[in-house]
Amino acid sequence: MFARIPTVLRSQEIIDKAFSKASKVEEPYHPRKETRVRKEIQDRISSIEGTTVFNLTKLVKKFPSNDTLHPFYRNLLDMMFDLDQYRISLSKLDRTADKITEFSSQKIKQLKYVPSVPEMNKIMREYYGRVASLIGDLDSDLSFLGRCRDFMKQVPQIDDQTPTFIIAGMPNVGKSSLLSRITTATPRIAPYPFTTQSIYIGYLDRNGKRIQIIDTPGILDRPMSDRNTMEMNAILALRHIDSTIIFLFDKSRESIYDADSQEKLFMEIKANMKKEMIRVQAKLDISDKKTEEFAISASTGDGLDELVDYLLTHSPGVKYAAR
Ligand SMILES: Nc1nc2c(ncn2[C@@H]2O[C@H](COP(=O)(O)OP(=O)(O)O)[C@@H](O)[C@H]2O)c(=O)[nH]1
Ligand SMILES: [Mg+2]
Repeated sequence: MFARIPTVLRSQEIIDKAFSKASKVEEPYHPRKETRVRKEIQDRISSIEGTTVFNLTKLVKKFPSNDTLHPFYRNLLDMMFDLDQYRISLSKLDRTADKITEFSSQKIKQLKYVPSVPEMNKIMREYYGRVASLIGDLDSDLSFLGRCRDFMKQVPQIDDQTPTFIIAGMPNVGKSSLLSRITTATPRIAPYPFTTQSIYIGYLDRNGKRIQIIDTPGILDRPMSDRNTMEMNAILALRHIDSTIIFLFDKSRESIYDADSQEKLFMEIKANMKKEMIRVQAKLDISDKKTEEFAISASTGDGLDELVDYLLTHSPGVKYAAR
């Protein structure tokens, strides 16, 4: 998606690129000077049209349109940049490309009917001036889209075709340990907007089935009342990921948080995320008793098979079409 969009050029860069390419267009010797100049200007106009229209339409094609954006990304984009502006900027690029195409054929046609070289040069100057001003008018849109792209490129790519589980629970309860125990290789790490921490995405493959498990340090591990609005919104954006939450409780002898505060966080996350929750007791090896249906130890491996079997057979559905 956004990762595939190349750096967005600013107006002046597009103009420079187009004009400098056009300046290399030269018509070879021709017995009549007028014919040569006319042909050369026509070719330069075509060259500028080609470069600018290609650049603009490429952007319009590469930026996902409002309705093809996955709700998770749409939500983040709207929160950070405003979706209306996004739509408007993209359609301005599109319209400008059309205007350049139209203006180019108009000028190429005009050239056929002017007899003298000075008149031809006048048409060429008009053309250059108008194209520069059309592209110049896009500068704030290009800069805006460039910022959207730079930001969205940073947002973790969550595979919406793979059933997804998000791990939650107080700090130190064993979330990272669980992820590294049950998912293959090293998880993908991606920064998450508005938080200082990254999120970790791991994959679990078994019997031809694949699930995706996300660990969100700093995100789903603290009471909501500790959050500022931005952080809160970042959390709520996660709601748009079709997923089930694996909530870890640490009831071990070494647990930092008491059972009540863990229950409270559980209820808060349930209320805010509005997702199915799976309760899992962690650190069974150092706990006095088993209190949850699922109880695991990332240290000894106890209970992991049962949990994994359950995840594989109770995966949330995949609703969105392939991107
Ligand atoms: N004894 C024991 N220690 C564990 C277990 N799982 C995690 N830990 C330890 O608990 C601490 C916090 O674990 P971590 O996975 O980083 O927790 P997180 O903050 O929720 O991601 C680390 O020192 C782990 O080694 C477990 O099943 N048994
Ligand atoms: Mg962790």
